[in-house]
Amino acid sequence: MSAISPEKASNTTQTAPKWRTAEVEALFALPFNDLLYRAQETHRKHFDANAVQRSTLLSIKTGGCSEDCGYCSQSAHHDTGLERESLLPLEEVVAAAKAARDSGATRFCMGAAWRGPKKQDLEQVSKMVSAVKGLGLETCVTLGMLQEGQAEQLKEAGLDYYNHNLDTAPEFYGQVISTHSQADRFDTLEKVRDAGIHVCCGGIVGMGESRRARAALVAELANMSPPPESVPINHLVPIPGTPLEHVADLDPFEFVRTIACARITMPASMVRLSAGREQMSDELQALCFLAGANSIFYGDKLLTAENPEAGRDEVLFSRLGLKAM
Ligand code: SAM
Ligand code: DTB
Ligand code: SF4
Repeated sequence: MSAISPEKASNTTQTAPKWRTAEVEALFALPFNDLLYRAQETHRKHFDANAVQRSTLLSIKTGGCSEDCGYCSQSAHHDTGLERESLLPLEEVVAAAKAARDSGATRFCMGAAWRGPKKQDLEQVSKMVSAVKGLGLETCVTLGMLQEGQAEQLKEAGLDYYNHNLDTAPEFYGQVISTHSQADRFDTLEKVRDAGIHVCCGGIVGMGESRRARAALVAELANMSPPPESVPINHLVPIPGTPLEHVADLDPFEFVRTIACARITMPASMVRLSAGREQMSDELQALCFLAGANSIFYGDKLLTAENPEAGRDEVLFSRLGLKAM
């Protein structure tokens, strides 16, 4: 069994966590140029600094989710006006994956608004994973909490990554989500790791959390043993009708700092500049790449929210001399 939660890691091995929150806070507090310099140094040791992976998202089951995540358009607890859709047919998913591949994505991530998948759901999703993998794309799914044996079933279908975020610091979690806990999240992450699937785990910033909470989230991610291979850093997309609709804006440099801290503390992980790009200037996104982000979501939609059109990203890549990974 892998020891994925920091508590379990320290219980079983008695070793100190790799990163204390205060140490990550000290990184956050560096002068901006010094922080970005350190992030670039780290980034260049592990990656081609001018290559960025393009990943396309598809919502395979939309809305009506039993969970009450305060940021989410898909929770049945909030009145967001989102139209619910049942699980998409296989052909529709394959067609979307082909289109994503043809427009230059190398990774395809399928998301479902479930607390967790039922047996029949997982059979369908497994077929989708195998078909998408067969197109030569890297596969990722995010389906909520997994039961015993479900991760193995996904591994068998050819799944490369399972996305399941810690989302925010433990001290802030209860203010945003009440229907499940971070301990539940660790339980699923451990199942994913034990099945030999790569872990994709990150969070959201800009939900009104403190800098200390951002540092605690980064430390928690970096202290997983091993750290997630893939770390999506989402900027809150404020959704009308959710409790976080009117949250105060985050200083954009604070978002860049979060990316830099993730890069420094998880040097070999893919750090993904995820939700929120539609609201960002090209200059802000360039700073995120400089801070060590090396993946974006590509295509005009995230799961339900807007994302920049592919054409805007093509122009941005060309202006920055970035190449696709
Ligand atoms: N239901 C599954 C779950 O919660 O793990 C999978 C889908 S859920 C939409 C995937 C992730 O999207 C969440 O963990 C959260 O980090 C991110 N997310 C959802 N709504 C968001 C929003 N409005 N702004 C930014 N990120 C968001
Ligand atoms: C992740 O961390 N971000 C992606 C992916 N994992 C599934 C999802 C972002 C969702 C943004 C809000 C929406 O589209 O509804
Ligand atoms: Fe459901 Fe995931 Fe949205 Fe939470 S984030 S309400 S679990 S779809």
